[in-house]
Amino acid sequence: MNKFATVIMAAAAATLLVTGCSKSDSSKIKVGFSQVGAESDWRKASTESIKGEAEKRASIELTFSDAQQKQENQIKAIRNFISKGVDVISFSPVVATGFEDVLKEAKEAEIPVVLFDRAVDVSEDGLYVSFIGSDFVEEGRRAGRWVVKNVGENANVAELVGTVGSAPAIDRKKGFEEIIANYPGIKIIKSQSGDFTRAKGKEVMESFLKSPEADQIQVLFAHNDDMALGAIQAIEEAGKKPGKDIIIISIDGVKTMFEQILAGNANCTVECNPLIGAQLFDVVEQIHAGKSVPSRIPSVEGVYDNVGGVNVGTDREPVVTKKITQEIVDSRKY
Ligand code: GZL
Repeated sequence: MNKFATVIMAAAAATLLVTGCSKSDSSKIKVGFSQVGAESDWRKASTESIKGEAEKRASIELTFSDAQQKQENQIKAIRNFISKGVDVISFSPVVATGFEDVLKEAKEAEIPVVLFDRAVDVSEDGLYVSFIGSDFVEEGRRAGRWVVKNVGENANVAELVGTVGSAPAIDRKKGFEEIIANYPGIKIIKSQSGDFTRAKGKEVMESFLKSPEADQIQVLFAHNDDMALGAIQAIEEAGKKPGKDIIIISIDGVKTMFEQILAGNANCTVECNPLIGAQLFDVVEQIHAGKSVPSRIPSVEGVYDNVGGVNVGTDREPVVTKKITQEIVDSRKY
């Protein structure tokens, strides 16, 4: 090959490497995934599970998009996936409404959609083929039952709400309130969104602790561990003992929260499993093979605390809390 041709070939190869637009391999299943963001340890574990599982599977070609907790970025990413002609679209919707139009566009393009982690409210059937994720209402119920059994039937509760309009925030609140509705002595006296982040959770807890109701707060119910971790800092800086002066219960089950409970700074975390990447790509492969898939694939989760042996499920379906030990902390995968 003459020198000129060699130079052109090298330049072309370099362009492909730099732009990353290597020709996609038609033998692979092209999956477009739009992630909420990187707002919490739970979310980072979720992303690692998705990317790690895609890496392991020769059958999958993943295009991953981080929406930075903005719905408009998710809608844009989904439209890009449609125009790219991916085989399957999956996403964790940052909020539960406002996706109907773009899901109809995916349906018109005959691209199946799998909801991951969070569900959406849509009025039309057939806009997604399956929803893989946790039962957030039951997570809220488990937190409510734990408060009744471990704090009692009289408690003033401060609530750190997740991202406004998101399925986990709506449903965890719903489940918690469903349980405490049976106990008029348990009252939510402060409630505000901390947007699932540690920084905002700390900021809102600081405002709670400066409010007239500050000294009445006996329990903190946080919709995720990251907001609870921020609140622990705020409680300590206010000169109070987290886990003792204010009992703390949250949801996710991230390792850092396990460490705080073991250290006596918090009391209970309701597990919400982010490690569902394998379930996602199992469904993707089944869809691609033309097989039917369940419309709902629930995650399997437990509840961990500093007590142990507390049934936070029902008599018919008990869910018994596991007391956190160093061994359990060391075994956590996220
Ligand atoms: C729950 C997930 C929530 C986590 C938060 O499945 O959607 O989003 O509880 C995360 O930590 O921000």
